[in-house]
Amino acid sequence: MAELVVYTVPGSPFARSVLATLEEKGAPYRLAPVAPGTARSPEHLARHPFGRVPVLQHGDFWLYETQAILRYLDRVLPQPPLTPDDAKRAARMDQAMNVNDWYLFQGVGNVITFHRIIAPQLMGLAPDEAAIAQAMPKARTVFAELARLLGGQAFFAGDTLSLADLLLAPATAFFTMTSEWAELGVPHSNLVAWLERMESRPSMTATTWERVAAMAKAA
Ligand SMILES: N[C@@H](CCC(=O)N[C@@H](CS)C(=O)NCC(=O)O)C(=O)O
Repeated sequence: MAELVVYTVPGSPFARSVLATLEEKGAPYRLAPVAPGTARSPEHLARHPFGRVPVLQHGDFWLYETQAILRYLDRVLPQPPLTPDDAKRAARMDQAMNVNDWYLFQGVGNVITFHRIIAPQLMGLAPDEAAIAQAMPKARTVFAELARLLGGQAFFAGDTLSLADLLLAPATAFFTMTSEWAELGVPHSNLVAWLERMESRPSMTATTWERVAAMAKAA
């Protein structure tokens, strides 16, 4: 099997989903660091024309878009399977993954976590409180819906881990670093318990921001 290489900046929740999936599969991989602020450099745009991370390189096969990468990894590394066989469970997995990309990230994560964490910590900017306040109604809907979809199950697609958990856990964990989590997440005890279960998995402890930063430094 050709080497699996993940291009990313440390701290990216989408990239953490890819890294955690590789960890769940027990697959060796190499982290290729993208320096913060260089995602729109000609060098990175040649890998990802929209200037984002992560990007996967598998031999001469290059792939961007996290969902595509996760599904590809689940096909080329079939054990343990991370997509349910059952059609309804698989549909719930797909649904939760799309909630992540369309509603949790767009207009919620890319506003609240950006202004609370990335802008102040990495760019030295004050948080845009008006933008955060404007994102809160949609954020409340998103976390309430995630809690409803999860219900009393251990994982989003039922009683076994799936790609949905590996996509959603890094994005949700990012929110716990914001003061808004107290209102958005904490009231949903099932979501909090699920996140605790996810964060205690070796795949998640191996891919924290600090651990990925250390991998990037050593690369
Ligand atoms: N739809 C993309 C989203 C990837 C994405 O937005 N990644 C963020 C980091 S978590 C990024 O690259 N941000 C850099 C930027 O917007 O300049 C995917 O699923 O991979």
